[in-house]
Amino acid sequence: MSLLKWAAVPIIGTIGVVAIGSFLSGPESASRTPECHSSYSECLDPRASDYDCAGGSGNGPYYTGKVRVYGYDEYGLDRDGNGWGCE
Ligand SMILES: [Ca+2]
Repeated sequence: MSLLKWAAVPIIGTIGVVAIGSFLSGPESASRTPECHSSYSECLDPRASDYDCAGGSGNGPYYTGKVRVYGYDEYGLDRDGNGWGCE
């Protein structure tokens, strides 16, 4: 009986560590939205509803200066399509 009891300790310990580890990292951390939008050289928040050019006539709610645009121009910053937004 005492042998069984000692054998159970490391197993329970391992389960505890795994449970705490998954709690700390969380399942959502792996699929969390990236901090910066992949289409722009400046760090634009990908969760933002819209970005406009600083100093321009856009209504925001977020603004950026001159920025390199890669691929899909979600915020419509590169109107002439030459790869530079807010020129
Ligand atoms: Ca442009």
